[in-house]
Amino acid sequence: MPENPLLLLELGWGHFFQQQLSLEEWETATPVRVFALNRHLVDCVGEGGRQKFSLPHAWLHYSVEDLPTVGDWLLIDGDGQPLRLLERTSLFKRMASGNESRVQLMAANVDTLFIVTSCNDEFNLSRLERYLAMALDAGVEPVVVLTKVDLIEDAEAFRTQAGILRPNLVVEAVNAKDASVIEILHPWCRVGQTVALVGSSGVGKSTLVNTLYTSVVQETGATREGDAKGRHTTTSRSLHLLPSGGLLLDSPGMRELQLSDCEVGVATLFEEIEAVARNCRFNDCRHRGEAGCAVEAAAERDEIDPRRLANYLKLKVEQERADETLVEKRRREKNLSKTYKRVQGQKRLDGDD
Ligand SMILES: Nc1nc2c(ncn2[C@@H]2O[C@H](COP(=O)(O)OP(=O)(O)O)[C@@H](O)[C@H]2O)c(=O)[nH]1
Ligand SMILES: [Mg+2]
Ligand SMILES: [Zn+2]
Repeated sequence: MPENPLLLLELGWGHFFQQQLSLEEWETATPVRVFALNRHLVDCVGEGGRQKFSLPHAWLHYSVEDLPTVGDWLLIDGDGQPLRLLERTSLFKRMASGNESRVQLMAANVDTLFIVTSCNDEFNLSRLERYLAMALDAGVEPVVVLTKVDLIEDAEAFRTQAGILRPNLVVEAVNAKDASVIEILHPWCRVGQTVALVGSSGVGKSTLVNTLYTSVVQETGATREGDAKGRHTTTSRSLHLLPSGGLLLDSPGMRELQLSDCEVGVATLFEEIEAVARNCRFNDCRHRGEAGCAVEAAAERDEIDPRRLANYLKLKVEQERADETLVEKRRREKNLSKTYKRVQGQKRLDGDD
């Protein structure tokens, strides 16, 4: 939490949010940004400093996507009560774990997603594509951060391979332990810019965060075994102010984000395959042995990279599964509400309400 009062611009405010306010709201309401959430307690920061409040009771009936998450902008009234949530520039969500296929919001209004991977066996193009699809789906600019360049002779091969996954994709090769990282990642960590990180365990996310803070605030793989007392570890989703002026959205769940319902992201990332697929004979062609499949024909002519095609098909199947569970859930909810209405109607008839 920032100690000193900040300007709205320093908190990430901009035209996109400002133009959502009516004239009246502009005069009477105050924008605040959600820095942390604890159940229904919302921890916000605005130009007036830090403010905490509980979600109004009426909001508890809102659908999940209409409730605030970390990074969101809220308008509050003169009494510090939340009035409404502002529209987001980007949104990360995932399916909650467990059998309940419930959507869970992870982060809002993130500008850049650092996709962290290292120059070793962990480096995997299909995994990168998975994260890229997520970023594109959320509406966030992806930047690939290749760590551990200091441990290899030449990082160029890794950089080139990652770079062709998407046109104009930025790939930065770094030693996460070295202060040069601050300079290299600065274009995305300027005042008011919000960043988040994803990547597998051990790639150097905590190390990067530590270096960006230029002080040890998180335990890393290297320090975990030793004396970790008194160190800050991220256990909940929260926004943090970086010394560079940027805002880091940190969340353990965010870091190992699973692809869910990212159809648009998958379609955007694999647009060259989607373009070919438009020539398949059948609209719903699954590119697995159907007659007149243009994608398979192109693959046979070596016009599509087999690894990329395999990953595309795999991610598409996952999307379909996620969709099915969502459809299933909506149907269940509908049935439930029908049952509820029937029971209520019956009660009224019985006069025992
Ligand atoms: N040499 C070197 N080691 C690194 C680099 N990045 C991370 N490490 C080490 O890799 C291990 C795992 O890093 P950590 O930040 O805990 O990974 P996380 O699981 O992604 O948070 C630690 O021992 C780090 O010191 C790097 O760029 N160069
Ligand atoms: Mg870590
Ligand atoms: Zn096809």
